[in-house]
Amino acid sequence: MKLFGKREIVVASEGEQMLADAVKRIAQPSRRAFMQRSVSLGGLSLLTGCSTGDEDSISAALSRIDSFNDRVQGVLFDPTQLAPTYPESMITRPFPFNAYYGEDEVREVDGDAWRLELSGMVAQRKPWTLERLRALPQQDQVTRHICVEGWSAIGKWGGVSFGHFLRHVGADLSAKYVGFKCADDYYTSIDMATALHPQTLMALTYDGQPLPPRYGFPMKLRMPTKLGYKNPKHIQAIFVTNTYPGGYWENQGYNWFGGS
Ligand SMILES: Nc1nc2c(c(=O)[nH]1)N[C@H]1C(S)=C(S)[C@@H](COP(=O)(O)O)O[C@H]1N2
Ligand SMILES: [Mo]
Repeated sequence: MKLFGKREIVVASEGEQMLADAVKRIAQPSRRAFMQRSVSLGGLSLLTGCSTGDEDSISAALSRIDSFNDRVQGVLFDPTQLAPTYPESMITRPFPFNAYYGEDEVREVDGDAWRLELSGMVAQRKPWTLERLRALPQQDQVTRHICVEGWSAIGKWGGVSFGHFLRHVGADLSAKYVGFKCADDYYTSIDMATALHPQTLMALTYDGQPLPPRYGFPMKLRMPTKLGYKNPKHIQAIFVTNTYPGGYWENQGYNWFGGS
């Protein structure tokens, strides 16, 4: 027997383990709370129509719920609604570091040799130098970064509006996805509506200084409308596509839309 929220749900121990594993796959805290409150193994089988004796079918059903959830979040996303901004006095110091490895393994990218590669549904694919990115109009934001691991912090990022950049290079704005490949082999992807959101920034600076290596030098994508894992650091390549590109954490069960 196990306590899920305030309700007691009795499940066989093997089933309980399976359910616990399945629920773990749902990373978004609000949805996880919902699933834990409302789902028992029996309920899950009613909801999904699959036999609960089969872990794969539970996983598949949860994936279907997860991709349904992506579509709902996509529809609910308001491209004009701005995330909160904060006074500089509220910046979290020191700002936390996070990656799928420790801080002693941070990638050192050579800014002079670095070229931002563009591919997919983009008219002008000439690679970008850091110098050329710095010559585009720059803007600042003081916003809150929220990580699913249970912390959040306010920081200040500066750089180029991603919507401005995408229009500048002739990206097909009717495409579904924008994907990112990073110098540390991390990868992620976002929906076009979020790519074009006015606060989505190709960040070149942190707190008024060139982005330090730990925060993603030479360039990261900063989106106050998305959870931390959707904000790729050390970006090496950007591609525009209609084929679902997934992501490093997303492919391990974190929700793809990842709104915050
Ligand atoms: N290239 C790359 N980008 C990444 C990650 C990573 O491991 N590699 N981790 C993500 C996660 S989970 C978080 S919370 C933020 C942390 O960013 P910060 O170090 O600026 O706090 O980066 C995101 N982007
Ligand atoms: Mo994170």
